[in-house]
Amino acid sequence: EDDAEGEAGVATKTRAKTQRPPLYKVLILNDDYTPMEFVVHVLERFFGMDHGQAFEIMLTVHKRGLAVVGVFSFEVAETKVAQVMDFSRRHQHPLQCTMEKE
Ligand code: TYC
Repeated sequence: EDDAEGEAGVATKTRAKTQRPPLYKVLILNDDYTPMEFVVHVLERFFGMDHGQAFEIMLTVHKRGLAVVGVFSFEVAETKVAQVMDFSRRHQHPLQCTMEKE
């Protein structure tokens, strides 16, 4: 906060804009090989969705190519992406998960 004196002696205040940390969208991408049930399981396990929500988002990805599955701080988004990529690789599915600054 900063006080200044205007021409006619009028006090004005300039406030620094509140700084918020940037947020990152986590996206799941469609592919032709990952089983639908596996994607549903990933959404339940790593994004806390119930079965209905997870199924709905999975179908959106299947039909449209991708979907945002959550918005997080950089550190949390990075962890989610790493968890999904690692889990998919261990199960030998090509499912891709990426992040993008909002
Ligand atoms: N397209 C896949 C199939 O037909 C299903 C799928 C959905 C794969 C969402 C990835 O992110 C995905 N088996």
